[in-house]
Amino acid sequence: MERVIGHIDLDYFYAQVEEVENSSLKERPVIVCVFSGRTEDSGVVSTANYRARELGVHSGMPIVLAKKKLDGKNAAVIRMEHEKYEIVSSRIMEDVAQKVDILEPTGIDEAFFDLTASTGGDYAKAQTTAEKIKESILKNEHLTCSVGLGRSKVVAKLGSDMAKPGGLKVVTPETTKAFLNPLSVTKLYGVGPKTAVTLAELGIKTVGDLATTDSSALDDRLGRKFAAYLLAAAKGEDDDPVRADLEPTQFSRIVTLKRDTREPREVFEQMADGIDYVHTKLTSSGKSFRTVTAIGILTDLSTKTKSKTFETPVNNATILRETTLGLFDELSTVVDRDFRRVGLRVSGFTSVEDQTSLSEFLNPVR
Ligand code: DCP
Ligand code: CA
Ligand code: CA
Repeated sequence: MERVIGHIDLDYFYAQVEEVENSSLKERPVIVCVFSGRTEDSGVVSTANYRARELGVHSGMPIVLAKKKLDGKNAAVIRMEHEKYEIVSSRIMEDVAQKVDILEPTGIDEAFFDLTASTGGDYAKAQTTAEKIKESILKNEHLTCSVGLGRSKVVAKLGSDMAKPGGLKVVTPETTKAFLNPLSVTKLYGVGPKTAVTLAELGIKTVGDLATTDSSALDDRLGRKFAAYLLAAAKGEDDDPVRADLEPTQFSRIVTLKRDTREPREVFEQMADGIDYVHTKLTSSGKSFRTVTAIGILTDLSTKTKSKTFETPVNNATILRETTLGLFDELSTVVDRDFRRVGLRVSGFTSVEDQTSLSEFLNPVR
């Protein structure tokens, strides 16, 4: 049976999240920036919306240069809030995971997925699933994404790249060759500037050129393993499987409050189910955590967080509750408005053996 692999990538992710939060931004060039703090504008652009990209701004560009390009264009310069994008990302990943056979997140805004078993290799069925995933993300998060479907990871990823922004590219097994052959080899995952030069020296410019090259010609220049991968990729035959993320690095839960408040007790009470959920996830996966993070999304939709890290790993519902309450107590004193949504995250996992007992926690040895 033919494999059905998908790749999903959210469009101009951080900037799009900012647009969702403040729809007036959609009309303007937007850059999301990491300020290093050395001087007022030192730092780089994390990403830009398409209006800003049309004016020549891109990820990694110094903020100073981006501002020059956007001068007089009514651009919005926004400070990156990683936490905020993480929260949106986790919600989307959870949603997509329910709609596919296997999900392998590969970054904050992208993942591979496998639909072979559920579709029986039928690409029309897979297309319907991909459309449902896109609709669901649009409906729930108001975000657009790009999706590629194909017989291998390389083909799926090339498909989502080509579908940007907002599209769906289905490359069936029958159309794989015609899809791949005209592409530049530089589009293939793993082909950087150096490899591209080597390939060019061998007269290889397109993926089609590569696919018809004798492997012995590549082995010497690129090493046998890499050459074998490149040849397989060029034919759409790279066979790396989609691997489920078996080792979660965090569990989190966010809830919307019944009414906006910053009163720690009230917040805590409404978080009780969320805390139980997180604790159940910990117990069932045999994980202990070192870090607890309280997350508050305020009425202006900005995100504030507070974390506590233990020296030794813990896995205990009482500790989790006490710590969460303490963190919201602290958080409520530093915010200037009420919370609309609140959440918690546990991270810094180890397996359950070497955890701190409750008594050690309550009577710490200093
Ligand atoms: N990112 C970053 N610094 C970079 C590249 C990316 O901080 N040099 C962050 C911001 C992006 C996010 O990672 O929003 C996802 O990266 P992508 O490469 O997928 O780029 P975008 O999602 O921004 O744009 P595209 O629509 O081209 O996917
Ligand atoms: Ca993206
Ligand atoms: Ca990406």
